[in-house]
Amino acid sequence: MSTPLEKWVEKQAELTKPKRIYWCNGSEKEAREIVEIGMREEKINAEPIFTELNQKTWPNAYYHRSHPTDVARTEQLTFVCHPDKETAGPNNNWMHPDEAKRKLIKLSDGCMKGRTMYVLPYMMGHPDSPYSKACVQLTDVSYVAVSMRVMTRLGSDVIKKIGNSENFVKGLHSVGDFDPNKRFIMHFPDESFVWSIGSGYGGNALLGKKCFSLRLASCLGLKEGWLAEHMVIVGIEDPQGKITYIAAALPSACGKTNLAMLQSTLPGYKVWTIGDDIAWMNIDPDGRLWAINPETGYFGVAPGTALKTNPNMIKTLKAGKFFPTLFTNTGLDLDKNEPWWEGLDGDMPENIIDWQGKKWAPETGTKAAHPNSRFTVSVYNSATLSKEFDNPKGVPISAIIFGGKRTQLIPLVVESFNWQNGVFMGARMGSETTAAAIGLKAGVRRDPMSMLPFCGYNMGDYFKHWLNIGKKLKNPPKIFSVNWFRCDENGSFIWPGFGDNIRVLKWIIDRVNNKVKAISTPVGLVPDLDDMNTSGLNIPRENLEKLVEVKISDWKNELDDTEKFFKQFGKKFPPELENELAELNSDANR
Ligand code: SAT
Ligand code: MN
Repeated sequence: MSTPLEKWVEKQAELTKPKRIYWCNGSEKEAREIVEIGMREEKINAEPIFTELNQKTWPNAYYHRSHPTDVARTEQLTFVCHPDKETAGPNNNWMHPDEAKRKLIKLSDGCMKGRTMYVLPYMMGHPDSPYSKACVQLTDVSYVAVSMRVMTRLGSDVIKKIGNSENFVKGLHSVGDFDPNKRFIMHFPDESFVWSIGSGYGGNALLGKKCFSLRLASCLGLKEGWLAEHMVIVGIEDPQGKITYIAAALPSACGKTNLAMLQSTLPGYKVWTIGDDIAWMNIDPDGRLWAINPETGYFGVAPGTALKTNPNMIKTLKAGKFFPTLFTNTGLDLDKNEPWWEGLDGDMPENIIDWQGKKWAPETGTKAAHPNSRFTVSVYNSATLSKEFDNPKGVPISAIIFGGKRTQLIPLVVESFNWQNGVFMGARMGSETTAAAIGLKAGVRRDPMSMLPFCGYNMGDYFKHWLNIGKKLKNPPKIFSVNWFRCDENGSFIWPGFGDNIRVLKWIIDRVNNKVKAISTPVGLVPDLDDMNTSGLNIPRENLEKLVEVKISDWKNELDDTEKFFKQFGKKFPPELENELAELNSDANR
């Protein structure tokens, strides 16, 4: 008798028609075998899936180039298929599940012909955690198969765990023929199912990541009373050895991965990494919020990663303990057979090819590494990994941070007055998109809690859910906003950022532990500069003051823009947050 899992795999194989089915056990030996297959047999654009990199300088590292039309997540081709549009909300592309399936069945018929179907049983979260979920993804490309070994807890134990149950998260992935016109990433929350075709890239293809752990999981969280968030989790150790755990949401290009492994410039302070992208947060019986990182790997942007910006990540990438480490769409130093990207330390190599394999030099006027080129590396390779990483219960969260890149207006750090005010802070978050290339004034993209592309249901309901979670917490974390990017009148960043961000984190944990007072403004509580450790910073006092300045009369445009954004959620938008906005508006117009 076959199990529901075996039956499901059979059924998908009937449709996609692979030449063989390869059940993965998750071992290192197997991963080496699959990388070999990717080097010798499988091809994209007539090129092998992997090439081996210099094993002396980058142990266990391999290089991968994706199809040139397939270098990032494609939000316009991503759909959430609830039975009705209202549940998906204005923040999602929506298609009726029946229509979506008709489309996908047509596109998937025979899509794995001549290819191998890898069956990947994996856990999101520690297998002993009450919060973890058993999942199975099918894919027809070796790159995805070994990436999932790095990013998740992959192994045959999961098959035993699923046993005869129908209750596992399903993912069906095929690269198809990479045609962007036949590319879809479709989510079926009612069936815990993701169906993705036409893309081999990151969040489109590693279905345990954004597709399951955020879009589907956010729907589960709404139903079951927990939060699936796009957040870093870190422990901050003070000179006395006390560790305070925080979770932080930052949109892309705001230094999220750097924060996850921050190298402190304050003596005696250390940052321990739990996660760099996703947090699942549950309320324990004592009314505290606990977080786990469901992943086991980092899928980070390569350009800009260097000893100066993120020394711990460079060390992690060179560690080579857990097999393999992958580089996708970076440039390549042909003399040394090493990955290369803009911002990497050392002299510029003489003999570089770019991410499309073309001869490259600075005069070419392009970038050698695609700006969204990535590394994939196991958390177990990182020296900053928290000793609580594998704790099935996770870590207790004392502070939640919302951030964004704002050159004006938003202070370096603000503490909310209370949970509701903090939810309002997260909901009105925005980040500046760089439009410098086309000479336009940079614009602000609203991105509540950094979840706009990842909330699998109506964001009006999401805000309500956040408010409800607050009501259930006896001991709620304090909520803060941060902004490392405020500029002076010459347009230069005032705050040095990177390792010096520990100074802001120190103030945050001092507030959590009731060690310092704060100054009240209409938008929240800001530091008294005497309570912030700024020694050795070489920033004039008046500039430091500018960092925490709030002139509410300057906020009118900001509040108008926020109101416009909120309005799209109509009746779903919680009145509590409308009141918060009305209060700020009346302050601004006083
Ligand atoms: O491609 S991923 O979604 O995994 C990374 C990202 O775009 O944030
Ligand atoms: Mn992310």
